[in-house]
Amino acid sequence: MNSRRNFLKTAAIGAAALTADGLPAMAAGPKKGKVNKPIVVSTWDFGVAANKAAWQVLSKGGRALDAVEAGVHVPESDPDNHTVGYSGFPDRDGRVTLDACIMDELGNCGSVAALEHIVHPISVARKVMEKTPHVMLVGEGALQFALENGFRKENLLTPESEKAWKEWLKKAEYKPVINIENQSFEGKGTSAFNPLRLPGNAWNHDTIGMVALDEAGNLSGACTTSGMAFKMRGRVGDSPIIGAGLYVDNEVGAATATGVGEEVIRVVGSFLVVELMRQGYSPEAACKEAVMRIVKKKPAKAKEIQIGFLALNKKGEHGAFCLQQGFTYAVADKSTQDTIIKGKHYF
Ligand code: SD4
Repeated sequence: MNSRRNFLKTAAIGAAALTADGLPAMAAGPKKGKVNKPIVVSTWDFGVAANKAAWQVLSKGGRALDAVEAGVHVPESDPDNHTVGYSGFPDRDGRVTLDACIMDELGNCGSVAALEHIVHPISVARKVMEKTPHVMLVGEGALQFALENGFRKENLLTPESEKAWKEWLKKAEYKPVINIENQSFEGKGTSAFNPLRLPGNAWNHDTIGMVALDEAGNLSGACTTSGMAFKMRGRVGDSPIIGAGLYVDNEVGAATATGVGEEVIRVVGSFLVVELMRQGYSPEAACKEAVMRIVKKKPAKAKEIQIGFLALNKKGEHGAFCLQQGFTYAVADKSTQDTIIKGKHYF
């Protein structure tokens, strides 16, 4: 017990040193000493609508786990959102394949990757968590499990997404070695499939990562996506990978990621953010440090891609940091239902 107290004290000193480095002395959120709960934060502007659904659960004293599942259902079934769930942009073979994961306050987690035909992959991920001895199911096996558990098989490719895919196909170059998402960055592809500038102003329509702290003081998180548009068949990003796209530690905080998943996986981004918060970093400082790891590892690539981290700590303080301008996150708590915060950016 004593050594634990000492560790926390040391961690707090570490955090104070950090603030001298140009980072805010206080994390966004409540005043010192107060726990701001319940609260939900989620990635991008579309997080506002998702947070509202989550708030329905949180405001009634519900569990953060139920809140994040209900919250991300909103973009998952939104036909105008081409990067999550139904109507997500397909892979380069024209198949919509979804990745999602969920994690609760007890360290339980579930995940699905490359799942087809199911509108709400997050709920399949939750079923994996609750009904199987496993953490992750993929592809055909994930679909089989979903159907066995009462999920309906549906066509997720809408005419609009199909049109965008066919447009992309006109100039697509098949390059199995190079991640196809990067071709446009390297000037070899068409702007139509640049994941940062997809048709329909998709800049603000990306993976949803949501983390929440409930009235009981427990944290949970969810992350769900159709992945990078026109990806190679079988490609899985960070979003369904516990520790990369999402991580929750009920002692410390929770974090989630959006952007080019390959780079998030390389630094085990969300786990890193949570571990930094354990050492005393504010949510924003932790997100910044994780972004800096990516910059240090791949400085040239980092200039060309977007990655954003979003974090919430046990006190209900939140913060984010990203590579490029343009990343936003949405906050709902007792004082606000629709705040959108611009993530600070490195470049
Ligand atoms: C992925 N991180 O599949 C997800 C998708 C995303 O901007 O956030 N794209 O890599």
